[in-house]
Amino acid sequence: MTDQRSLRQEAVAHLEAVRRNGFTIIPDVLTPAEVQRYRASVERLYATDPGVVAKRQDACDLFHVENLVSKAKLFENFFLNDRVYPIVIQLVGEDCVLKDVWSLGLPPGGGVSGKSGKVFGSLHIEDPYPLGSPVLSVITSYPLVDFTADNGSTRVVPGSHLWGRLPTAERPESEIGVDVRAGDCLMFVGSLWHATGVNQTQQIRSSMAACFGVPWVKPFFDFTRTLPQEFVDRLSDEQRRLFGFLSQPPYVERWRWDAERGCPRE
Ligand SMILES: O=C(O)CCC(=O)C(=O)O
Repeated sequence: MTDQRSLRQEAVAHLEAVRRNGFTIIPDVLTPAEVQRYRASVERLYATDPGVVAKRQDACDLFHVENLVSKAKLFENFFLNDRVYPIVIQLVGEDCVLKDVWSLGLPPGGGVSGKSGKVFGSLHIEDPYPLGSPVLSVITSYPLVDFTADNGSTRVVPGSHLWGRLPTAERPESEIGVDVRAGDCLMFVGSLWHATGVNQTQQIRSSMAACFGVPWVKPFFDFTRTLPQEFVDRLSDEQRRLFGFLSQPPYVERWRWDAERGCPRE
């Protein structure tokens, strides 16, 4: 069997799992060396990023790095992993955009949201409406330490992406914790009921993630106005689309607008 063929078969199995359960785990997408490099960098950001510091009030608050992609060259591409991204495209469409790219650290003893305004520990969905179909968004989460019941593995309610309703404070009996190893990718659709667990260990539960969505739902973040210019200058056409340059409305009259590049004509 060729590598391409086995990759296609792997992708089909993951697609089926996501459509049925709302989530899947794609094993070993990062090498141990990559995991160590990413982990060291995100944990440095937990201590130094002004946004993380501004949002935390006490030791139990999350380390939440927003706009991770602009923090270092190291983070520019991890979400385009060639065993993950093709599955995303199948689910959300070839015109999908990045809604956000971030890192989440669950601190020892907790994992509440601090001043970020988002309650990660309660069951929630990423989409504005709880639609089972079409898929509006897909989250790809890359644990940088093993996620276990002890350190607060991600909680999900299998099949809830098809229920067409929002979670309430009541936690369904079918809720489970998903143990995922460092280097794997946990993928779930944005309509799946999910939450962070509680970290009862002494080590930060570090991860990085990207959310992809359809271009006609407002993303969480406007990358067109926040990416460093030297990165924008290097973007491929596909990256320009992913970062939303092609889905923004023209901000000059149409005769001056380059729809192919999502910017005014030279
Ligand atoms: O990292 C996790 O365990 C879940 C993260 C989450 O709830 C989210 O990204 O909305």
